[in-house]
Amino acid sequence: MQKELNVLLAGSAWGQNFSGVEKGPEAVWEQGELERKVTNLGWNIAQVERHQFERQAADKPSPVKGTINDSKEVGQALSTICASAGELNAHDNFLLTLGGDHSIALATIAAALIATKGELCVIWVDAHEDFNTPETSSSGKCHGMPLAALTHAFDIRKCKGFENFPEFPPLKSENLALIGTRDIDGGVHNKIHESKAKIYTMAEIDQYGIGPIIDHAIEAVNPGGNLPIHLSYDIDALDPAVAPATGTRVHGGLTYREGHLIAEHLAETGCLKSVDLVEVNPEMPGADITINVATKIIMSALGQRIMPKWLEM
Ligand SMILES: [Mn+2]
Repeated sequence: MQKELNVLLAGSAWGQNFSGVEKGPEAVWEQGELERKVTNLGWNIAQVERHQFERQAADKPSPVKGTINDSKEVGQALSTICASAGELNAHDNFLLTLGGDHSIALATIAAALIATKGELCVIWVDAHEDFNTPETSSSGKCHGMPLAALTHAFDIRKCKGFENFPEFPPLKSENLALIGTRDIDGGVHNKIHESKAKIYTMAEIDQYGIGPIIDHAIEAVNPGGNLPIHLSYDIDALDPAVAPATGTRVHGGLTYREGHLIAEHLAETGCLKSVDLVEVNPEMPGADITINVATKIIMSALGQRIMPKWLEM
């Protein structure tokens, strides 16, 4: 049976301060030749939806405590992306979303939570926790807030610009695992540590190895193996030597192979239903190698292996 794929190109940069990341989706899709590659892998591309939100390079907001920078613009962009993800989810196909900055995951995961009535697991691969609220954030950047909004640590629908953002059931923290974390906002009272979310930092990955960590994460968030899994993959989880063209680089990240094994193991669960790949900025140095590794991680998440498992042959 042919597998059906919907693709959402979510070109928004309003969740952070650099221009260029809004061009990430087109760059990864076109330069990565994903249409040809995923078709060769046995997928039928049912629909491709494109959303492009422009911003000026000089446009640098000054944060105001308790608010989201460019709240109106980011709210409108995410409401549009969420509505689009909702329509694409309705087709029951696998949904691949290319960002854009990581705030777009607030839109895709809210749509998935609506579609699954809150019965959803999320694996968040990222150098950062992305669990700030407008109150705890010192920068005001929305791309550091999606997990706090999704778990209802604050009400995103009360923020300016989000008037049309749909109501959605909360992401339950016991269904959430973070992998690759290494840059945690210091001095901020961070509710994620009080929640049931599993946080696998780079220290645990060094200690135990990425294979056991990803298997532990899958078992922890989806013990019955019966819930759909959404993978939200921030390219900054990878070490800057592997993926340099991204806005918030942090040393000591995942290696090339560690980054792939996460996607490969998730694909093997059969529960993976949607993937975001975000924060590729094609205007930054090292764009070509970053687009290349992003493309390959997407292919791994869609089931590509180095070699078919011999047991299945
Ligand atoms: Mn992120």
